[in-house]
Formats: sequence, C-alpha cells, structure tokens
Amino acid sequence: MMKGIVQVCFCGLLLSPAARLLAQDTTRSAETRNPETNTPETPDQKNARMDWFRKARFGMFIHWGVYAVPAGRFHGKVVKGFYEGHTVPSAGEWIMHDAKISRAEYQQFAKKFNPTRFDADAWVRMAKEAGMKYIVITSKHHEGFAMFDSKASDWNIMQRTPYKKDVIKQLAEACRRQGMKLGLYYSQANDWNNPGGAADGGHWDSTQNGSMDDYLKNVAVPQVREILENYGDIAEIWWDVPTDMTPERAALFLPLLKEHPGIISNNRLGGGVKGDIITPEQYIPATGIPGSDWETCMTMNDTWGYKIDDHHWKSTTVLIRNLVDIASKGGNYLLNVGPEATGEFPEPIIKRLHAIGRWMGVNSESIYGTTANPFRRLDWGRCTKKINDDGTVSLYLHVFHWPKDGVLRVPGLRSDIASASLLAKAGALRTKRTDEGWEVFVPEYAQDTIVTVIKLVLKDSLKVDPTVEKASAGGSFFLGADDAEIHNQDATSEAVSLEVEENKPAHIGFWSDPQNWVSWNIRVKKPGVYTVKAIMASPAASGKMTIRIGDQTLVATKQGTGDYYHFREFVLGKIAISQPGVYQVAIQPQPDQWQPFNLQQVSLVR
Ligand code: FHN
Repeated sequence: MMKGIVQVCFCGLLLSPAARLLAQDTTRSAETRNPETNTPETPDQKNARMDWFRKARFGMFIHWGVYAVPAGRFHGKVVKGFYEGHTVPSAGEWIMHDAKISRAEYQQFAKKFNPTRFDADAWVRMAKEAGMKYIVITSKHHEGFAMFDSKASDWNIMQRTPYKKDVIKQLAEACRRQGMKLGLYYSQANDWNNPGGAADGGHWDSTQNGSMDDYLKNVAVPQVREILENYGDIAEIWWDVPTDMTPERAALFLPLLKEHPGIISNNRLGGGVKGDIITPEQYIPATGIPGSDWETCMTMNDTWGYKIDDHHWKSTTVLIRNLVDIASKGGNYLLNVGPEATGEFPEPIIKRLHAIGRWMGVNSESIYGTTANPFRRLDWGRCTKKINDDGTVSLYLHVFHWPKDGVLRVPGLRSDIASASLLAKAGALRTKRTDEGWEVFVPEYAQDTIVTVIKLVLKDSLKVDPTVEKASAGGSFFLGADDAEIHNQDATSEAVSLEVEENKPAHIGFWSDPQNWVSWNIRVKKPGVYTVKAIMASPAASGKMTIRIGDQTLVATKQGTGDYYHFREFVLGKIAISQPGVYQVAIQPQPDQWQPFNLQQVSLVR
C-alpha cells in the first residue's frame, strides 16, 4: 500500500509491525545542526542538546482546543472527513474544516469552552505516573485558536471564552513544579480563523480570505515569539502541516529559533527546513530511522482532538508493545490524549495511562536511556540496549511471546553473559552458550503477558553475528517481507517499511522513493541455477527493478495486479550461483523507471 494518508501529508495508518530489524544505534549521529535553522554546532553540542530527548523515549501529546466543545458532532450529526474521494472518519480537531463551518458559527463554540475542571498539576502527574518524560501540547491548532494569552490575535482563550485563563501558562508552571519537559505544538500555516491563514483545499468562508504573508507577519510569527518567550524553557517546538510554506516564509521563524538555541524543533516547518527530529505519524518505521532522531506520534483511538463518538481505543497491550517496539528501534513514542472541554481526560485514556504506568513501574529501566536493538531476528519480541555507568552493556529482552519450552533463544549473541534476570522478579536465570548464540532458561509462565523483560548484563563488549537465511530442505529460499533488511537512504523522504495490517499479508510498502532498497542474506550450500520469483501487488504495470545476488544481476519489469493489495506471484528470471557461501539478495528499483509496489516475498527456487 502507499501510505494511507488521511487529510494531510503526514498521516498514516496505525501499524504494529512484528519487525525483525537490523537494529542500529541511531541516536548518536555526528551531524551538525542545520545552519539554516540555527547556529552551527559541533557533534558534541548537538548530542548535549538532544540528550534529554534521546533518554526520554516516551512523551504525552495533548490536542486540546475549541474543537473539544463540538467533540466531533455538528448540528447533531457525526462529522465525516474526505480523503481522495472517500469518506473517512473526521478527526475531532478537523471539524471546522470537514463540516465547512463558517468562522462566525465556529467562533460560537468558544463561548462554551469553560474547562473549570482543568487541573494542570493533575495532567502532569498522570503523564508522569504513566512514565512519560515530556509533554507536547497544542498551543494553537489549525482552528487558529490560541490556548494562551496572545496580543497578536483576539481569537484566544483569554478574550473569547468564559474561562479567561491561560492554560499554557498553567501547564508550564505545573511542568516546572514537577520536573516535566514541555514542548509546544504550533500550526504555523494552517489557520482557519485568522484571515489569510492557509487551509488544505482552500477556504470555504470568504471571511477567511486574506494575505498569507500578512497572516504570518502579524499573527503566526508574533505568536511563536509569545509562546517561546512567555512560558519559561520550552523543550520542543512542534510545527505542523506546512501548507504553502515556501523557504522565504519558513525563514521568518528561524530568527526566533536562533534566540532559543537549546530548543528541539521537529521537521514540519516546511520550506526545506529539516529540523532536529523526524516525525512518523500513526506508524512505526520498520527499521527505525537510522542516523536520525525520530518520534512517532500516535492517537490512542482514531482522533487527536476529543470526539465523543470515537470509541475505537487501542488496547493497553498494543500501546505498551508500541512503546517497546519504538524504543527497540531507537525512537520516541509521543502518545496522544484528547481532553474534553471540561478539562478532564476521558476515562478510557486514564485507564490506559494507569496500565502503562504499572508496566513502566517495573520495566522503565529497559526503556529510558536505551538505544536500538542490536539483533536482526528475534522471533519472540524486541530488545533494547544500554551502556551502564561502569562501561558494561545491558541487553533488555522484551518478550512478547513467552517460550513454551522454557528456553528463550538469543541467536547471534557472541559476548559472554555476566548475569541474566527478570526485571519483575529477583533471582538469577540460568544461561547456556550454543552454536547459535545463547539460551536463557526462563520460568514456565511469563510474569507479564503483555511484555516480560529479561535483563542480560554482558561481561565484555557486545558482539553480534549477522543472521542469515537458511535454505529449505530442497535447497530453495523463501524470503519474507518481515525478514527483509530495509535500506532507507534519505531520512527526509518517505521511508519504505514493513506493513502488518489486519487481514493482509505482511508486506514491504511505502516504496515511493527509488533510492530505497531491501535485502536478505542467504547461506547457499548447494550452488546451481535458481528461478527468482516475487509475490507482489501494484496498480501500475510499469517500473523496473534490479535483483542482485552476489555479483549476478537480473533486471525485471514489474507487472500490475490491479491494486496494492491484490498479491500475485511473478517469475522474474533465473540466476546462477556457482559457489557455496553467504550472499546478499538485494532488490533495488531502477530510479528512472520506478513505480511503487508492495512486496510480500521473494523466492529463489532450485
Ligand atoms: O492535521 C494534523 C492533525 O490534526 C494532528 O495534529 C496531527 C498530529 O501529528 N498532525 C496533523 C496531520 O499530520
């Protein structure tokens, strides 16, 4: 499938890939800061600036605004959104756009925004107890409403609501009191109430019209100055949806960043500004984003802003495993809550935060300050890694599927193990070295059926063997999407990733950038001629790819199957392998003749 975009460019579908990944330590890259956005800095300075973010791994996203009043309904009806000619559920915060509500009518909702039950300290406490290390809140979303005291526009919480209190100020103070980092989301381009602000698909009310340059100069830039100057230290600035943001328009915001050199900014300002972190939305990149700092933001149900009719909650198991999956790939999880207009978190959110908090209470050392999984193939779950103060290495084995035979196998681990233990229960676990790696002898039942964590402390440095695929009894190889190593070349373009969706075979998707390629390592014992086949799906019949095995190459033309989910097997050609040994099988698009497709399996049939 190509990315399942809903409404705007950054959205995707929720995926929970059971990825076997080539893990890398992605977080200590030696890049210097983009000089466009801020003063240049040395790698050490950059590492120091990113340090808290890299250690945190888990944050709370809060989408809160006037849209919490209609809560997804307009004139008694549940509002729908539209994407590529299809009706999709509208996100709560998009109600004004999706129901094409006039400014005059929408602004009436502000009169009902009176969150008397808002308790900033309680919100921060809930985040803290869930194990979150930072909060990012919408200071202004696309509705253009400033949740803070603004001199740049009177469409703000002080002037338009009966509440008349600055919630950003209250939250900033509570965060400071409780040692929580605070980031602010600001919709710099999309603004449906301040005239001149952008709107995807254009304005629907003539009173929205105006000059975008005037809007940026008189509203957006002054408001960003306000949020960066009036609330103490802001850890992260979260731009969103760069509609019509040219380099010149983006440049208007850059002097403000220069005045706050410690701030971390995301990659959504637009105008070619890269920012510090990449922000996958509603999905977890299958192999993480090697060499970059990244943060997956995700909803708990299907909306960011509160919607009374959205009951499609992810289970605690999914949420905890997502956190683990993301940490095991070197990223952060920014998990969203959409509070009600009263100032309260919906009950299902509170319940889930508590459950995550209980798990973190036992296992958080396997999340905070860890880096990515060093193994490629772990059938039972995920792994994170930490360098301890004394220089030794800890591996945290996050077991999703408890072994039935009481033995957890860690293939490819070549270091000596100093100790093995459960985080949930004191006592040493017995271990045994094997030809494949190590075996850890575990109790009959998992301590926690969601994720049980086993900690291995190594005696020496970390040594890991690359895993290779073995042939079937007949000498053929069947290389599945979930065993592929994915090579994403450009961190700013759409990343190829493993897609695991209900009722669909696991496949490699989002392959729109022809620079990206995939591979498997195979151990060939029986040389000979192999027929190369692939199971794939794509609407387009054109597009070429190269299949490389050792120094042999084969160029194949892709066939269309009607759509991205109609998978069929195609014969791509034959390749001769003359010597036994380990070979890389690589599938590489031909850049000038590329059309995306989904790939389920490649086989080499002898
Ligand atoms: O349009 C917004 C959406 O409402 C929400 O704020 C998400 C969060 O990342 N960002 C945009 C879509 O990419």
